Amino acid sequence: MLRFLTAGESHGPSLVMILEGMPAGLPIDFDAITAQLRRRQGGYGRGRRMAIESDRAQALSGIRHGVTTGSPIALVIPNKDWENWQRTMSIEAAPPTDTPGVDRPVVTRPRPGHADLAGIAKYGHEDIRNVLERASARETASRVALGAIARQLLHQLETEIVSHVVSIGAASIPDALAVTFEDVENIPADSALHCVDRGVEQRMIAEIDAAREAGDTMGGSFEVIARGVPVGLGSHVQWDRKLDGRLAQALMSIPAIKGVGIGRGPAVASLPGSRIHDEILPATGSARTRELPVVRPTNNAGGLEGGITNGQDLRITSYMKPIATLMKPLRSIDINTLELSPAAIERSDVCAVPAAAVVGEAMVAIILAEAALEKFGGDSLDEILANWHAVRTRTSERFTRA
Ligand code: EPS
Repeated sequence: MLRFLTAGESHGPSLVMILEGMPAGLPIDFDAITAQLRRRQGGYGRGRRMAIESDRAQALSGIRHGVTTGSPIALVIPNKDWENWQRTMSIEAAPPTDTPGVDRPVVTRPRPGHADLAGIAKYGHEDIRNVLERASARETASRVALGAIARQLLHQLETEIVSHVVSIGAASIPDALAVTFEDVENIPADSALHCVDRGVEQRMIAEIDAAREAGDTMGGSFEVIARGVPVGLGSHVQWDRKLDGRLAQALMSIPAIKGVGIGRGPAVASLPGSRIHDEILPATGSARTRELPVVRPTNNAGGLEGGITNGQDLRITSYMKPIATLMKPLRSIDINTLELSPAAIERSDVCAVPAAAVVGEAMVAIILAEAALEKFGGDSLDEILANWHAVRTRTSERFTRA
């Protein structure tokens, strides 16, 4: 069983996370974790906070001499901005008098679309900051760090994960499913929005610029693609073992994600079966779907049939709403006076879709790693690899021509 918890406020001392269930014997590449954290901080449309932070995860346990021990892995990512927030976010009742920083006033005007109003109603707070600090998407840095470890396990199983931005506002690539894993791999590292089409990317940038100028924000969508996913992860036999449901939950848990589509996504509802289902053809030459001697001319199912991976690329699109902090605020109330009042303005991003895509990859990595551990279970990497090889051999033999 793979599980994780995160803790930490956006402007508290640090983000904290524990990952349990990683097998022993997995070499950990810390530079790869830092590289993923850096990717999450990038993308056109990010706010000033990202210029302050240079996220780096420190391991406190579970890794020895660069290799996992099988014990829980604990990581921290210090918040550099804590320097400036020590008074406002003091953990003690009153910070020592020489503590630097300012005492910020309480936040009383909830932002439509944020956790502010529902959060104070639920927890009985007077200061919306008690909600927004934890609801902030800063927490997603923790998921990216843990996802970077999950990816390292998946890499051992020859599974790799990428993502690309499909749309920002009205600017969209025409057919995300036509984009190949290689197309995404070939996006230049300095790409502003990590979109496969330079022309569409320019229109996306224009959407973000227009939103910024109007004091507004903009959402969009991104697709995560996993290649080399073993056949047989997840199961059709019970509702909570279906991998499509587990992936959807994981992606929907990312702040601001309001919809998830697998493969062709919502379009399946408007096309006949003959145009949606992916035919199963005999393999020709070296073309085959992982261990299975078949070719699938299309992948509208996004690599999942019956909640089980079928050896095709896993393809999942997530739909993100615009960020809730508007520089030209929407109408709201003051929770003390109950009078009409513009919503609070917190420093924020105009668009964070490219960052959310990196978080989406991390969540997919964690769910696939968990499902792979279920299927090839073992306490050490060697055991898992031996089980994986045995299952592959057995599956290939099962499909040998009579
Ligand atoms: C974020 C850090 C936050 C926000 C953003 C995501 O930092 P700050 O509040 O200091 O600017 O930029 O959070 C939100 C968009 C939100 O709505 O809370 C990060 O690290 O990704």
